[in-house]
Amino acid sequence: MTAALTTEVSGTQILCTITSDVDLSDPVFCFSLLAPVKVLRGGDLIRSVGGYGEVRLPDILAGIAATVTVAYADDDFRPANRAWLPLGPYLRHADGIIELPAGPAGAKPWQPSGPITEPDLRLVPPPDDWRPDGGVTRITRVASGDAQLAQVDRLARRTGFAPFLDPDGVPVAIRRDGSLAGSAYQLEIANDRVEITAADAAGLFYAGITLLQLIQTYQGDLPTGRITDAPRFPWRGQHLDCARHFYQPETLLRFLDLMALFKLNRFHWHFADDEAFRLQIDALPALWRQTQIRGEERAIPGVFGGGAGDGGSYSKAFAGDLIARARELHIEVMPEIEVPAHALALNAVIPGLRDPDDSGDEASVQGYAGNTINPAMPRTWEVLEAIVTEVAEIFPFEFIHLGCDELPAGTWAGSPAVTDLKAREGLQTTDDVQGWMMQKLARFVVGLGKKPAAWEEAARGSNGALLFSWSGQGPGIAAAKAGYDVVMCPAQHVYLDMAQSDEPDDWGANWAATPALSETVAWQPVPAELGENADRIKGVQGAFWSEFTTRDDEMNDMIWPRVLGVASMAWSAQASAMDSAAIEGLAQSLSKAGFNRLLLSV
Ligand code: TNX
Repeated sequence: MTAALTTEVSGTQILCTITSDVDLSDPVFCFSLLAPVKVLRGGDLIRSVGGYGEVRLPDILAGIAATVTVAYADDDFRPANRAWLPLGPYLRHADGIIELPAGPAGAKPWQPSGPITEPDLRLVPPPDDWRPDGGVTRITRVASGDAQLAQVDRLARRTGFAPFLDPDGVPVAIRRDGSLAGSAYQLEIANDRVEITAADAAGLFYAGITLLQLIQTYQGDLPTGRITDAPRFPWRGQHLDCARHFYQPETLLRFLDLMALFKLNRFHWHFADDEAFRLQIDALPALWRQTQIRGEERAIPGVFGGGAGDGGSYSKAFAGDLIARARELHIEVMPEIEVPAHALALNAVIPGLRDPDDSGDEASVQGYAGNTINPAMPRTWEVLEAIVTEVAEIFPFEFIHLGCDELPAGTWAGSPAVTDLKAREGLQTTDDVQGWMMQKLARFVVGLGKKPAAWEEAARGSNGALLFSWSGQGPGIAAAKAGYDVVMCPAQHVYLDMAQSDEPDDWGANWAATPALSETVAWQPVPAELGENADRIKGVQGAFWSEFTTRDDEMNDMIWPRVLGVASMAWSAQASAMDSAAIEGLAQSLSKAGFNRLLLSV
């Protein structure tokens, strides 16, 4: 018994043609778009949850095509590319479920889009200073007993590059120099000899990473000379949304390896959102057990490619393994708990987090009703404190991210309990209430010996959090001037879930931009207008949101090669000056050396 779906786009309309090799009675076409659906012809919308829709169709006869025309409910949205077509489609019918194999998913592999220049040095991120002396030396492996170089060797073996260490390799002399900054290093490549100077373990590790990359990109014939290098920012992050799509634990370990190869050092682990809460919390077993699989008859239906049933959750044991691996790679893992919005999954399985008398009907950007929790409910605080306490025990890193993005306008305006809270606490607006809530939660985090972090919207209150400027750089600039520390992650440049072009055959979101590789370096992390607040900018971070990821390996061609831009901006002050031919030249030399395959399973 098989069924098939084909789609054709005409303007805003998506014509879906469904065929089956058997008769199907009472068929319901279930699928997700990126935002709420409407039906124009051929069926009736009987259920809608965010972008997920169920459309009742007339009975289907074997071999006879059924057609239904759908569109985005919001007329401003039109299918921009293949990612905007039905995700996770299946048919429910009188006798069960049939999956409808979806069209080809994922972006096309990257190709240089214009002229490329051969870089001064085939190394990403580019170093502070490179003084070639004109020579070339043969190095394929090095000999060293150093523990940091041993970590680089493990990384090289795991990622499928040749072994890095070998007792018969070129000897590495290591010098410690306490006058160098943390993470800084010097690397001298001479005939038959390598010398590394660093003040700390991170500096030695990064020198080893540089050497490993050069061995690969020059295929063993390295230019001789001296590299002097140090990171521009202490925060060099990459985020991954593991809530909208469950990535296999093995994939996350590979993700850390990829980060380390480009000297990124903060993994922002987004495991909770509207669609799932994927971390084991012992105090709340229903939370991760009942939201981990979404789809048919689950707490959350097949939103965003969930199909009839897909997902998983991360155990504490795995979180421990991830943190341990990250530590070897000089990466810290920052967990994110998403409140007060993006909390549909919490509400789906934990009663008492909303005011039962709330008359509001506000919906989130993704089209969800009821995706916020209410700070005037006592149960809200019991649950949040339980989650934060366990998260603080699991993660050694000092920062806990509390979310705080995209609260729907008018949230709590219809809640009598919040009206009382406002009167008690002297609060006027929805923003004031969110500000009060984030301040209280931030204090709880500080009480556990941790520091709060949050998305840019948390600047509308007073909480001392490290803020992530995502909708652009303006909110980060304003927050820095108001005394917040800021990490820049402007969607227009470093949201790697954005499509890379406007082509209909591409794949990805487009609400911020469609940044090609060159755009990932065409910006200034520390804009001049910051003036004396420049040192509030602690770093740069890329994000990868997973609304339309249906299989782990689909992220590969979204992330590659644009992660090179993220890493370059985070490490190197010279990156903003790179032109398109220069960054494309670097991407080309790394792709040729096999770095483009890093995230694909071996
Ligand atoms: C905005 S960025 C969101 C996410 C979406 C993303 C898609 C941010 C803090 N919130 O919930 O996944 O856009 O690009």
